[in-house]
Amino acid sequence: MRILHIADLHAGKTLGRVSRNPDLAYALEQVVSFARENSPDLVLIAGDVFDKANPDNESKEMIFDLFLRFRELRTDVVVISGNHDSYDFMRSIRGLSKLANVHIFDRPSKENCIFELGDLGIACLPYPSERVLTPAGEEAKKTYSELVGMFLRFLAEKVKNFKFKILLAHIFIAGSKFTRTEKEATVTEYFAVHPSSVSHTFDYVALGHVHRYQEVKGVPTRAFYTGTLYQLDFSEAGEEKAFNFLLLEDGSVKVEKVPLSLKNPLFVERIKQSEVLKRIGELKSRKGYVKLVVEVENRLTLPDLLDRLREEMGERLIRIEQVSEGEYTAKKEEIPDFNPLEIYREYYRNTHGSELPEDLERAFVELLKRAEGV
Ligand SMILES: [Mn+2]
Repeated sequence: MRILHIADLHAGKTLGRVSRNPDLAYALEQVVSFARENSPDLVLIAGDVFDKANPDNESKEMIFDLFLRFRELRTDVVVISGNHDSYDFMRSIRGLSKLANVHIFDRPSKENCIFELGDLGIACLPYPSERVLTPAGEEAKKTYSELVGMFLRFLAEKVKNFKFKILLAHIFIAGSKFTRTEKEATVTEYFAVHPSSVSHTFDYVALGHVHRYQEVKGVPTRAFYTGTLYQLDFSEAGEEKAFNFLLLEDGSVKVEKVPLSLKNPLFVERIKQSEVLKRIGELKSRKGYVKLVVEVENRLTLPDLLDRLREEMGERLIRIEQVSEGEYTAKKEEIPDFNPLEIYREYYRNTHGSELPEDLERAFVELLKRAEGV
């Protein structure tokens, strides 16, 4: 049996004012032509189909077109919601999508969690938000990762009689390397699921959520994050992107990593103010989007220089960061590590002289998610 595993499409993502949908379309074109040549029996999409809970029309059209193209290839598609997807929106397109042989699992559910294809059972775990994992009774004392662990054991039990078993899940597994574009609050320790919660009985674990391609260590079977299909943000600058093609045979699973080429690679350049004009030609000749870190030497001439830069480079210059010499290292530490939960923990430690209690942490994370509109 041949299976494609992709994840984290983030249709509708913007960088500054620039839409990344052309980057996604470029990547999906490669995925579809690979599918045309290799005729997979099944495509797995491991969550974060859309970047926003209320996707714009262009992004919806792109995704529906993708579904229809797989339909033309007579390939079944299984989709789970990620933390960026709205459960309700995904449910609203579930019925129509089924007509194209696209099977959407919109939220974690013990009643509706298995997709069957002949000998193969796919156990599906859409992003388990705290809202849907509400513990009751005895389970009230359990942590988030314990509750997810219980769900994972339930799923393993559900598919135990299938010859082939796959877990399709949008979760953060402890120890995986993330890129900081996943939504900070959902990749902290509190949300980390212990790798041993995943049953060894699965032949393969198709994961979404973490944006860097990787095989996850510590899981007692083969588990992969295939990551985003293009560099989503500057924290992913320089990263290679890929998806997986699996061959499931009696007693063995072969995993092929299929590299993707990028329409607009992202790069970050740090340049001294006095060097900017000399390098403008070189910057313009590069393909992709740039974040420029300018080491400021003269504040008076800076505004003119920045105007000139923006004019010459147009929309390919996404961001300009100004730093004075020596300042950058400190700032660099501070900005990417901005993590509200960490800050709240520190605030609590400073004002109360003890660690943040678990129930407060849970309430804080829940509020944070509401504020972010997850
Ligand atoms: Mn994602």
